[in-house]
Amino acid sequence: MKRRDFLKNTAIVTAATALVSCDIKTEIRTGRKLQNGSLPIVISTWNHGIAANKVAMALIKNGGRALDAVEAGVRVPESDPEMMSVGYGGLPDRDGHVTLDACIMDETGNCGSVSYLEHIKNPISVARKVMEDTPHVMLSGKGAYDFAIEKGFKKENLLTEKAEKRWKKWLKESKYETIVNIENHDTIGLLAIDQKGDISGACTTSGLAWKVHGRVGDSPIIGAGMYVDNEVGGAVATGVGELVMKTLGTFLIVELMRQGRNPQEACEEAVKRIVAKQEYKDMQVGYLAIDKDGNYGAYAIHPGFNYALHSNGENNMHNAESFVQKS
Ligand code: SD4
Repeated sequence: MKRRDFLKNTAIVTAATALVSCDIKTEIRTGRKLQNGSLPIVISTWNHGIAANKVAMALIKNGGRALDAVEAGVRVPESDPEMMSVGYGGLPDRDGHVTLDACIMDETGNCGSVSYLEHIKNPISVARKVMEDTPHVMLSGKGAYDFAIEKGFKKENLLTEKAEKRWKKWLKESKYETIVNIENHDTIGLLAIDQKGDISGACTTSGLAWKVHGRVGDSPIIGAGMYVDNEVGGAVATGVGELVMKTLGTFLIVELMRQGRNPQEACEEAVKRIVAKQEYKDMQVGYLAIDKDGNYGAYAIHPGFNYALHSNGENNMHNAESFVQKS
């Protein structure tokens, strides 16, 4: 064999061995294989994700930017009075106020958020205005409301008859308790990668029903409810925000992916961080993540977390695996 051919053959064998050992490393780490999606991709939390994904993907297929897609997508459940944990029609706090949290982040690392916002149907669009029209990241409460009015948003009553009835029924016992996948199942977190390969994310909620007036959850906190980094990927969270805030879950997931974990492994590690130190018996948290190549992951503390994935021309619901196994 000529020296040149020998070198060529050796190089091929070395490269193949490297690939195999790389796969084995992944297997050994957690036993998790990559879940491949194809680009462009849209992924979002819970059943209402299907309608939101559809709107977001239509925009992307038309050549739109991921940022526009995530905003348009989450506006769907925000505007829907039947969705009782997002925007208009959301369940109120224990004093009967509907207070909204939302955040948005683009491919350049810009972000905006609003928390404890009242009377405005689409908080995600106010968050985008905070990002684009102010030097700040977050506006809260009355200041966020005044800013929204200044920007032309309409004051509206967000407490629907149906939500008010539920609140009045709850008032009879006034018992605050978290119930896995019941009280807290409607926050929408949505991630998208557009045709240019750019990623953006959005997260919006009316928060936990019957919360103490003034309580703000993880959803408007960049790095807790949602985080994206165009070099790596993105993550969103749903569930009891206090657990997510204590571990900065979505920032953690993106950083783990930067260090080489795949999205599934990163979501599982973020859940492990919660259960290692926090009481989680009656509390759900679910994470979704995607990386820049369209690989995705989903994991929750308890069974019951599902998500909508729009990839490969299909938009379907999937059940996430969980730390606690079905009994
Ligand atoms: C919160 N994380 O306010 C939100 C609630 C939620 O699905 O995600 N519900 O804590």
